[in-house]
This record gives sequence, structure tokens and C-alpha cells, in this order.
Amino acid sequence: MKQQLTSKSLAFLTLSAGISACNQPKTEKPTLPNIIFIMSDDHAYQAIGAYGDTISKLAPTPNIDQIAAEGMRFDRCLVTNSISGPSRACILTGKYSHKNGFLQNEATPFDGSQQTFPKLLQKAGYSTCIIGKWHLDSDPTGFSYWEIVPGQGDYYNPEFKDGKSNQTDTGYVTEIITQKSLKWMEEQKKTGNPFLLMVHHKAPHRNWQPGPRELGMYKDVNFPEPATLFDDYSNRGIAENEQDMTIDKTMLLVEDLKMWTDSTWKTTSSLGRMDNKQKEKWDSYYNPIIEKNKNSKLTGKDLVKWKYQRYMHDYLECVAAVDKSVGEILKYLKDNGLDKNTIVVYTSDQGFYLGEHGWFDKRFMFEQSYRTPLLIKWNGVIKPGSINNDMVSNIDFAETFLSAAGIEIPKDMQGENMIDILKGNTPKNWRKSHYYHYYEYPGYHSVKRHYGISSEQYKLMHYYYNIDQWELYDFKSDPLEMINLYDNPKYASIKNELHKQLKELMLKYGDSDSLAKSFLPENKK
Ligand code: SGN
Ligand code: CA
Repeated sequence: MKQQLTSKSLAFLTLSAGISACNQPKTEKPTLPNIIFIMSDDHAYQAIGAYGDTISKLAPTPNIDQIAAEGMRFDRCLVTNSISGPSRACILTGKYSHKNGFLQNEATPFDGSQQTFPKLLQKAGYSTCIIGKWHLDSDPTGFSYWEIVPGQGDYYNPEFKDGKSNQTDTGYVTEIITQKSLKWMEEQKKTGNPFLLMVHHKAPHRNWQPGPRELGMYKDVNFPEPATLFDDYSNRGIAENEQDMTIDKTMLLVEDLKMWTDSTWKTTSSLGRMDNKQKEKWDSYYNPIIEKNKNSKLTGKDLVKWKYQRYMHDYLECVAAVDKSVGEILKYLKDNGLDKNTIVVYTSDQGFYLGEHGWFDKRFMFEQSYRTPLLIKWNGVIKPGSINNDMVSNIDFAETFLSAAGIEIPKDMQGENMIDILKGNTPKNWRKSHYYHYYEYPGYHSVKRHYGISSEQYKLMHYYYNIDQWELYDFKSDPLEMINLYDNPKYASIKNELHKQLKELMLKYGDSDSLAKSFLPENKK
């Protein structure tokens, strides 16, 4: 059931703003909360201090952690389709990919005429803004102001477009996105409107180019290897065996790990963007590593281990800049008295593999890419330091923000309203299972199309394109998800129950095998 706008929800808003409801004259509008939605690109929860993994102990994220300390950490936030554009479309619309039409990156542009939560907020009087990565091919709609990086964007001296012109900004992308976001907030002081600000970082997306401030900060740190770095995919299906996203085979020494030679350096588009000063700094860090690597002649497992460390150094240095950005935004809110009535969200468009199963990238329904970090603070509403284990989803964000703003939730949105969870009261009928559907195959990294269901303990997945394979995982007894139990007779009744629940979820969300087939490249009109 969708939440309606009632006097009760308005009273909640008034109270949440720290104003006594009884002192309010009846006609006065409730104070609506501002919403700052900070989303990075490919930020694994394993690399966030608040989640406590070993990696993040060596590469801390104090500012992102501050959101958790002052608010709520979500330990099971699941995405509906683990890939950038589709995830963003699901977040904006509160609907699954087959409903919002954006199934995979760079296929068909997002239909910007459809309903999105920023549009509904804007209609209700919010100033709305997005800065940074958009990745939906069509121009943003529903924003009072937008300034985005075209496509994936660049790390150094990135181009931005705002619908009127394209311009190249000098500097590092994470810092520029932060400055533009702060500037826009400052300008809002004139309007007096509540605002929605979506700060969408490009970092820490492949090929993980650290900024000048962070370059080399982890060079002497040896990060712990995940237990499954040398996964050989036995006990798994064709999909895991045929993917193309391993550190071993897919990760490139030159483009990904920066082992450039002078002749290739200038011709590569992304690094070729640097000015002399930036290039000097870059070279002073990488040149000695390049030299050392030339003479090391590593092969096999030793090479994978070396690549993993190089990957972690660059990736986590990109994360460190994102963390600083969060710190600057939190400071701005505090300095301007906005921290009391602003919901601050930190998330990523999906999770990411940091060497688990030997992988980088995302797409699969295994935990590291299916689960995304989610931290929310809302002073006076969320109890500081809370931890939530409920299954929430990126299609829940839209309804939650609308609800926080006292806006009626459209009936065709497919998520759930998390407001009660934020207040510490999970509704009794909260979802106990979650539906997933990934479409981008054929495509980069060759992860086959699959849909599936995750319950609190099990996952059932169906790889259905050019193979027809089912997989079942018990991630309580097998948290590393290494054993496919689908044909194990002991799990027959669990399997049947999951099949039944999967059918129910597909029906509920209007997805089906025949609809999935209609999206296959050979069947597309
Ligand atoms: C690029 C990356 C891929 C990545 C996709 C999608 N290759 O193609 O590794 O999976 O983007 O990422 S790169 O060599 O160009 O970096 S997404 O986050 O935008 O969906
Ligand atoms: Ca991404």
C-alpha cells in the first residue's frame, strides 16, 4: 500500500524539523527537509570504514562513516540491476528496468518524459539539482539546474554540460563536482525553497585515476587479499566460467594499472587530458613503479597478487577523494545550520568486486555487486549509530524521499517507503525477498543475462540467454557463495519454495520469461 499524504504525515514533518506541532498556526507550511543524495560510481561497501571490512581499516573513510555515526547504516541494500545507467534509472523512477525502459548502458536513451521523483519534488516546490555523472544518454529532466559529465566523464580536466554549452573545467573531477555542488547550495539561500541535490561522483570508476591530492597515499600499504582471489569457478555454472572480468585476464597492465610507456601516454585520450603540472605529479609517482615492474617479470599467481595491490592502491585513492568531498559537504551543512533539516544519503550505483572471485566490475547477483552501500542521516528522525538489516532496495529511494517531503506516492512506483525504517520501526510486512534482473549481454565483461530472487538466506538465479542454467546459493552456510546447490537433493524443498516465490515476485512486478525474451537482441523490434 502506498502512503497517502495525511495530516499525520504532515505532523511528522513538522516534528521532524524540530518544531512543536502545537505551536504551529494551522495555515503554516511544514518545514520540508532538504535532501542531499551523494552517489559514487562503483564504490564497494568493502571499502567503507563504517562497514568494518579489513580493507577499510587500512584505507579509512572518516567522513562517509560520519553519516553512519549520525544516522543509519544499511547492511542489506540491494540493487535491482547491477550496472550504472539502469541502476540510476531505477533510482529516479522507483521502478524496475523493464518498466522504466533503461535495461542496459548505452542502448536506448532514458525516456525523460516519464515520471521521476525529482520531477515530483520539483512540482511540490523543491529546487532540484544534479551535478556529476548521469549516464542516461538523454538530457536530465525534472531538475531546476543540472550540470553533468558526458557519458562516463573524465577524471582530469573533465568536460561538463548543462544543456546550454559544454565546457572543460581544470582540475580533478571529484573536487570539481564538490565545488559545483557547494556553489549550487549557496545559491539556494536566495530562493528559500527546500532542495534536492544529487551529487553523483564519477569516482571510483574504472580506470581508477587518483587525484593529485591522493596520488600515492597508499603506495606502501599491503592490502589483505580476499579469500576467493584465486576462485577457479568449479562448483559453479557456465556464466561464472565464461565471464570476462578477472584481475588475471581482463585487467590491463597499461590502461588499468597505468604501466604506460612514453609513446602510448600521449595518445591515450583520458590521460592525455592532463596539463604539464598534473602530468609531472603523475609521472613522479608512476614512473618508478613502471621501472620496477619492467624488471620484475612476474607471472601466474604472483602477477595477480601484484595486480591486485596496484588495483587497490588506485581504487582506494579515488575513494579517499570521494570521502574528502563528503566531508566538505557535511561541513558546509553544519556551518550553514542546514544539518538539522537535511537528509544526507551516501550510496553507490551498485557494489563492486575488489578481487572476490578473482573479479573486478559488477553485474552478477553475488553479494559484492548486488549489495550497495547505503548510509543515511537525518537529525532528529534517525537515531544516531543505528544499524539496519532489512532488505531495502534502490527502488525504495524514490518513495522514501517523496514521503519525507509529504508528497503522495504514485501507485505505479514499485519500491517500498522506508520512512518507518528510518524511524526505527520496520513495518511487519516488510519484504522478505528481493527480485533482480540483469540484461547487458552481449556486452562488456560477458556476464550473461540473469534474473533471480534473494531471500534472507538463499539466492536462486536463472541464467537464461544462450544458456539455461539455474543456480542456488545458501549464503548463510556459504557466505563466499562458492557452492551451487541447485542439484543438491537436500535443498529440493528450499529450491521449490524459492521457485514459487520468484514466480510471485515476477508477477507482482510485471516481469516474465516472455518479456525477458522480447528484450533479447535478436527479438528486439
Ligand atoms: C566501461 C568500463 C567497464 C565497465 C563499464 C560500465 N571499461 O566500459 O569496465 O563495466 O564501463 O560501467 S573502461 O575500460 O572504459 O573503463 S558503469 O559503471 O558505467 O556501468
Ligand atoms: Ca557503476
